[in-house]
Amino acid sequence: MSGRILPEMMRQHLQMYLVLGSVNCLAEPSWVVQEALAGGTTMIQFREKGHGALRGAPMFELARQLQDLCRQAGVPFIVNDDVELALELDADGVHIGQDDESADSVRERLGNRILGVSAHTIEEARQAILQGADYLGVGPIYPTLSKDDAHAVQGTAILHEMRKAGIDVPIVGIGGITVDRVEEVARAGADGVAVISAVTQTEQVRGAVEELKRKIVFLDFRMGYRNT
Ligand code: TZP
Ligand code: MG
Repeated sequence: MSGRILPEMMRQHLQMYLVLGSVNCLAEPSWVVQEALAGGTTMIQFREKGHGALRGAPMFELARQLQDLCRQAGVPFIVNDDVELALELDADGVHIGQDDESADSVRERLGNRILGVSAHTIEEARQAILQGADYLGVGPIYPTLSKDDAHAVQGTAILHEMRKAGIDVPIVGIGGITVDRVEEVARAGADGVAVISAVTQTEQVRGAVEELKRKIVFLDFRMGYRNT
């Protein structure tokens, strides 16, 4: 790879971003990922967290298995928080929160790999961009049951505010997003949606991904915030 990912490419990867770990899945995580890829998911984040999460060798094996599936499909595989794991796997990138290692130090270790940073305020967003984020994860937009330590619900107002403040980097909305909420998130300025339960807590994984993605592609996110 020569240089950092271009924003337009990043926006496309963010359209239908599946975040998951073994704890989230009703079915086998590898089956969920295969079905999600078949449905057209545009990026996957391995987030092995919460009660009952795998550690050590089983965690590593699962990560590698999911990464292989993503590679075969040509879809970027992102690791949540764990820079060592990402480097060991030669993953496509890392997503970090505000409580993790600082974005500039992660950027230094990652080279040109994708770096995503969670931002809850305009200040955090600006800081993340200065420190080398390729995209921002913004939320929780709606109430979520998938993250124990989630911040307060922000609504779509935060997306409008960030765009109004001139923050033009690729942004994905996260937290409680379902197919019925995609339009609101898109119109508020997100380039895509990141979901856990909408895809992992159904038996129709492929159908759920197809439906979310169809909506996103149809809405053309960037038009959304330019027109509001
Ligand atoms: N960060 C903010 S909300 C959230 C994360 C990881 C959980 C999103 O899960 P769901 O099930 O799509 O609400
Ligand atoms: Mg984190």
